[in-house]
Amino acid sequence: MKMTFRWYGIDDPVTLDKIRQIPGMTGVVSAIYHIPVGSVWPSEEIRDLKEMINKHGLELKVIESVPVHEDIKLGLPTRDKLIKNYKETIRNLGAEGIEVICYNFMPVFDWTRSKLDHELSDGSKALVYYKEHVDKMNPLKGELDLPGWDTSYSREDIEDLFNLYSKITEEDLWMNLEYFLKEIIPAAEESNVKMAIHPDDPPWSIFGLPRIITDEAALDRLCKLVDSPYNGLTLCSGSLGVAKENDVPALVEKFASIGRIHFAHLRNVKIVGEGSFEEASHLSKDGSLDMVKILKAYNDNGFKGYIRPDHGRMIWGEKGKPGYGLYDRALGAAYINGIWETLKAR
Ligand code: DNO
Repeated sequence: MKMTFRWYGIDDPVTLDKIRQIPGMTGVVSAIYHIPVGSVWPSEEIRDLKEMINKHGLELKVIESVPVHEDIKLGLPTRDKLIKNYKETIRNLGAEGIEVICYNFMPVFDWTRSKLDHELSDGSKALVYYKEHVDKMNPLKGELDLPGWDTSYSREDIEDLFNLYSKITEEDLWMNLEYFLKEIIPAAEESNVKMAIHPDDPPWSIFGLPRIITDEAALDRLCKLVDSPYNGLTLCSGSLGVAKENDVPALVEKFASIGRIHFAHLRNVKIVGEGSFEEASHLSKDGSLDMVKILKAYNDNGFKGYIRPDHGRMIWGEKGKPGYGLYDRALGAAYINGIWETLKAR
């Protein structure tokens, strides 16, 4: 496996110089953030980003993410032009040596939490999702405070999107995903770029919107939509692991053994009730997931792809992007490295 770290670009308070000093770091995963969703990522900008990262002794091999325009998820007539742009972006990224593109197919919202700075018993602050709070939130009234949430959406935009999605069933969403993949996977194959869908986080419907990448059956179905190694997964332990029925080590075993996991997100989460969870440190005993079992499944199945510590808590007084500070994620990387080294030495 190759250890990486998410980096949000030059405005990220966690600088490349700091990331480079974390033991075992081979590179960062990043994106070009200012390009509107749906537009082509120009080659020069990709090259500039890559060169800046390389100058700091790190690689850029994974993009997280190239977002998918809502019109594609909705299957609107405008999708063909947007898919054409997406393919061009894939080709441009491939030409610059990018190997993996992480993306998701979640309607309107990416990851959703009810609180971003919930204080845990040790004084650290963590992201939490309490079902009873989320059930009371009304995005149509602007009652949302989500990290990673695109604040450029106005209240009217959200209303329009909710109206459009009210006519879209889960099966429709599957059909629209299939249409998208049938178009883009050949471009990914030609460009030698592996597509890696991120599961829905949390893996269930929120605010009445359809969500489909939620469990083993969904991952099976996804892989079959286009039967190519270029149609693969970002296996996010924390996203899938908050649903008790998702056995994360078994999922890793199954999908790593068939070569479909291209990017691994390692995070621990503590299930605190039906449909509620708190993000934890990476340590197994702090959450509901067994990190050794998960990493063993990667190792046993010859995983050679990219991995990153996922969200960290805010510790030692650090201020920054919720989930994406330096310290706890660096501890997570060190912990993963330790487990991996031990597994390799056996
Ligand atoms: C959360 C991330 C996700 C992920 C996207 C991929 O921390 O894992 O936001 O980047 O869902 O498109």
